[in-house]
Amino acid sequence: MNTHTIDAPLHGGADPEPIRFLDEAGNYAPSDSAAAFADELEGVGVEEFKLWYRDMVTTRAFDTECTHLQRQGQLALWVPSVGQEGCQVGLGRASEPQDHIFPAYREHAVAGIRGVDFVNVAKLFRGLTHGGWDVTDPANGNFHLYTLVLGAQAQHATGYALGQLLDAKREAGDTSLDPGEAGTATGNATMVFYGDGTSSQGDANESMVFAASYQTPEVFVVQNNRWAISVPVARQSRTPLYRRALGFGIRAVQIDGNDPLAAYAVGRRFLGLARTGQGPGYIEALTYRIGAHTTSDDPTRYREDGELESWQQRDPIERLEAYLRSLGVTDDFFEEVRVAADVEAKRVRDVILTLPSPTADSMFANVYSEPHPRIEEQRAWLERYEASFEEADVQGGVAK
Ligand SMILES: Cc1ncc(C[n+]2csc(CCOP(=O)(O)OP(=O)(O)O)c2C)c(N)n1
Ligand SMILES: [Mg+2]
Repeated sequence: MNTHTIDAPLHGGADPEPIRFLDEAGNYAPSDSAAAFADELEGVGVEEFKLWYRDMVTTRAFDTECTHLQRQGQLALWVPSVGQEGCQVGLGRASEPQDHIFPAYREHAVAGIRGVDFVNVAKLFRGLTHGGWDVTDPANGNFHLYTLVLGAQAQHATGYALGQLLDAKREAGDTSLDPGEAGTATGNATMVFYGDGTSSQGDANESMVFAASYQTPEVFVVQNNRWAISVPVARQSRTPLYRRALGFGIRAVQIDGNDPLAAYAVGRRFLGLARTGQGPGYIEALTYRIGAHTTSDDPTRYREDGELESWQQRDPIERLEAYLRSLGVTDDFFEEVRVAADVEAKRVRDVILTLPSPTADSMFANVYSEPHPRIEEQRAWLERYEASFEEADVQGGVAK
């Protein structure tokens, strides 16, 4: 039961303009499609926009630092988010503390907003941790682990959202496991992020079947950054991606993903509907991956320069800066943010280089929640194997 209908054609017909409040030059110029979401921005003003600007600039400084660290051999790999900060910040700021977030691997801005220390993100790419951060620690804001298996997080999120729904039903005295009809307010929601390429994965589509059937309190966010490594989005889908969700019976819209105001307003609305028992939503954020897919990729081999340049002109940071300047914010603010972002990036660099490697047996620690004989067997084997080198060294007369 979708009580909130989006006026978009299900079959054929024109697509409404992507929802945006700021035009590409940073002028406040809402699209017609934005009108239905404008009330979500009531009471949101220059202080919030300054905060979002800081989020974006800090994330980009951290991101750029990590690319440098990878080039210097200090990280094994880095996954840049440059260009995608607009939708990430709007959606991250639209979430409430009790919500749960299931990211892919490029959602650095959302991680920071939810409270994850950027050191822990960098740690993952330095190979110092098998996961990254402790999701059960409230300081990490219910921000779940990065998922490199495309689409797996959509299943995790839908399962989690189903749990949120069942918990709320049980609290209301309904102990059946059947999620039943929509309408149970959960008070919390789940938001899952994935990319345009991932939208073709079975896991992502199966998740939408369950989300629609059980009306999970969930928001799917697809960052359509135009590319899945070297495969363009036009190869993934013959229809705009948001229409796929409509086909599953999930309310869906397309937003300008480089406008944080649009992401915030639509994110607030959809998360609000999800928390109040009105079912899932799907947001296709049109954005662009300015950098390489990862530091192992060379996009000049498959992308035209003109395309990159046209998106560089739509940079979400420059767009919000122009808007802030039109609201009277002056140079000293932008300079202070830039300096503070560089300080944060340097802090991450300094800390990451001092952290110890994990012990080899840490790889067995979190396979199961309880001791398991096969794992113990493997741990014992590794211990014997490592000890065999010490014996060999002694026999060979090598001093250790
Ligand atoms: C199940 C699975 N298949 C293939 C890959 C290899 N792979 C890693 S990222 C990627 C492209 C993903 O594109 P998209 O979903 O658009 O996300 P983006 O990287 O653009 O943010 C592929 C094919 C993988 N990690 N997992
Ligand atoms: Mg992509």
